[in-house]
Amino acid sequence: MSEQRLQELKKIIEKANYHYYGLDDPILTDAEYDAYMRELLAIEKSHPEWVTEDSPSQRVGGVVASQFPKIRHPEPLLSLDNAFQAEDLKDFDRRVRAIAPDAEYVVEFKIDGLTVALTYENGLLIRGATRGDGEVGEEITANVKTIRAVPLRIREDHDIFNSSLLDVRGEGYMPKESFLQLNAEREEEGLSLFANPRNAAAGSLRQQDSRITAGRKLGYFSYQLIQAENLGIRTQEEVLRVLKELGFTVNPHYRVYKTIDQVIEYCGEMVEQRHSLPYEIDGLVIKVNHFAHQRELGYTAKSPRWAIAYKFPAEQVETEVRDIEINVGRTGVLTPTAILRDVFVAGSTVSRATLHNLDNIREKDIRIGDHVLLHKAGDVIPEIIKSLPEKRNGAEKIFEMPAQCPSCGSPVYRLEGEAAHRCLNISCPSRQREAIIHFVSRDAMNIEGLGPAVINQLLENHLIEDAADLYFLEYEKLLTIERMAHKSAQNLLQAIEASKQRGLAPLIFALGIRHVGVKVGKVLANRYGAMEALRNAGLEELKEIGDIGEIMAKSIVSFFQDQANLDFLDKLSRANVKMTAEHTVTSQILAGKSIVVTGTLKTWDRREIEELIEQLGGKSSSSVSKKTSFVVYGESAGSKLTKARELGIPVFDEEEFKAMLK
Ligand code: 0OW
Repeated sequence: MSEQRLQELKKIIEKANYHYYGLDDPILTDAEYDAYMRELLAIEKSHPEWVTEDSPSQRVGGVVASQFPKIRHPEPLLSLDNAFQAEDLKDFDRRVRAIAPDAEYVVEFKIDGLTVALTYENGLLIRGATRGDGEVGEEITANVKTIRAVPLRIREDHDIFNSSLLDVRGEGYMPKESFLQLNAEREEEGLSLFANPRNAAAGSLRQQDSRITAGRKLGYFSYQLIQAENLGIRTQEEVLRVLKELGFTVNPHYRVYKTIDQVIEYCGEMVEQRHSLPYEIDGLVIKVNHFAHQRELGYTAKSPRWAIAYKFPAEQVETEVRDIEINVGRTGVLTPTAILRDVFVAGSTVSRATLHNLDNIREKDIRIGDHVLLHKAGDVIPEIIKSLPEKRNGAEKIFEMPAQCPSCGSPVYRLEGEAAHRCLNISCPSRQREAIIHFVSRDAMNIEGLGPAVINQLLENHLIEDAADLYFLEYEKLLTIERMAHKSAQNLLQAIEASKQRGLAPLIFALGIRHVGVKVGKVLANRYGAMEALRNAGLEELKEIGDIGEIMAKSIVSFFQDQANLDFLDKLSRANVKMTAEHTVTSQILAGKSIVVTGTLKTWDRREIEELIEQLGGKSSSSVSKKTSFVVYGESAGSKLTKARELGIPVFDEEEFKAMLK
């Protein structure tokens, strides 16, 4: 725990960030990165006086802004004129060449995020701001620091380094994968969904609580250096190269072209290729490369004459609604899905689109047989924009929600104030099946080879009733289902066996407790360390945990009060499915403590409390001595409590001990 070790760790972690984000060439695995980060956080926790502005620990967030101060940009942030087709680009080129006949162009991806302006003083990031109206933006420094692609300190080995103030501009964005995961979590927690990655990025960067921003996995591509000319830089191409040398992430797909025809060809290529990118772009930005030419061309009132944005055509296609199917999810929600005439849109063939709920169907007046306009929300989620009534022939059918659940026949309810229709029968076959599909899914127990088709077969052949039965499957029985050859049966059993070690966080998520998503599963695993402890968590206690509100706390408590769920957990426990957390810093809260328990406790039996102490890093002993850190006592505690008091050893009753585990 030395200051010198802390400096070493800062260099290791920032170098890893630069390689991961600047060069797209990671030099540490996530596990190594996290281990170094934990070590750094532990040193800074015991030596707060050693914490510096540019420490990676400043990235985990924790500042809660009431609202964002306004900040005037040193130079206005410009907007761009738009071009929608080749002819517009030729017009742009004619205007440019009338002033600068031998201009050349830099073509950059137009990242579909939001502009973030960064200010560095003597190499240190001192401010991050949104675009605002171009003149005055909002100061969001704490949130910007959580973006690992934004350097907290510019690389010191660059001669530009000592210039006192540097202003960099770029685009903050949310990768498609993070967008999908965020929406899946929000759906799980009953929150509204973001329409696209840009809105999600904007929402994340304008979060009051920067810890939430930190969890959103945002990226950043820089493209402008305000003081470039004063630093002897002559072209936009050089700006991009210097930004990268300084440690900024620069989008690597930029091109330098001499003619507008080359630019037009590149734009054409990217119309299709963009769908394979891990982030969204809504076009390309074409800039005259030489600053001398940019100066000659100058500006209109709001945008440069030396740059233009080529916008991709909106990907809207027409198709037909062949039918509307109902899927009964594991929480019983009936989700209507439109079965479409196959259509190619935004990089893939689409044959279905969720209709979310009846309100949405009514709002857009979508009928079975309708012609509809379809696009991909956020370039990823097929969504019907509207129906085309003018194309109706009168044969279209109005959709009605069924009165009985299509899977089990139970009555369908629409609860007060809810948009969703539900089947409330917990043994509904469709709910059972969806619960198993969820249990084995990637972010849950992640059992390879157990797709919906195999799960259906296992259910139809009565080899399982619920997910816990998977752990009691026998090889011979597996062979009885069709297309299950010897090898795949063996692989499947191995995958099921391996899933026992996933740990507490994924298991909590796998249980499918309503409103509890991946993130809250991790929070609960960290907080309680073992399923036993979570099972006994009280409502008030749960509500005190960040991220957990009243509804979620009630959902968790009622889950563990349901005997069917407790039986399910027992089955998992008998199968030796691991129910403790991966040891992380917070769950080692009893590290190094030697604890004696005496008397009878209400919450745990002796075996459980000793197991819990072990999991939280402590050691339980049966006799009180000078080495004892403290004693936990319950009803009718005897001589050990007396001896502890005589030796002046701290003693805690059950409630005090629980409070210690917070
Ligand atoms: N979104 C982008 C992007 C880019 C600025 C600087 C001079 C004129 C516009 O990826 N690669 N390059 C620029 O250059 N701007 C971009 O985004 C801007 C922010 C606001 C309007 C454009 O989206």
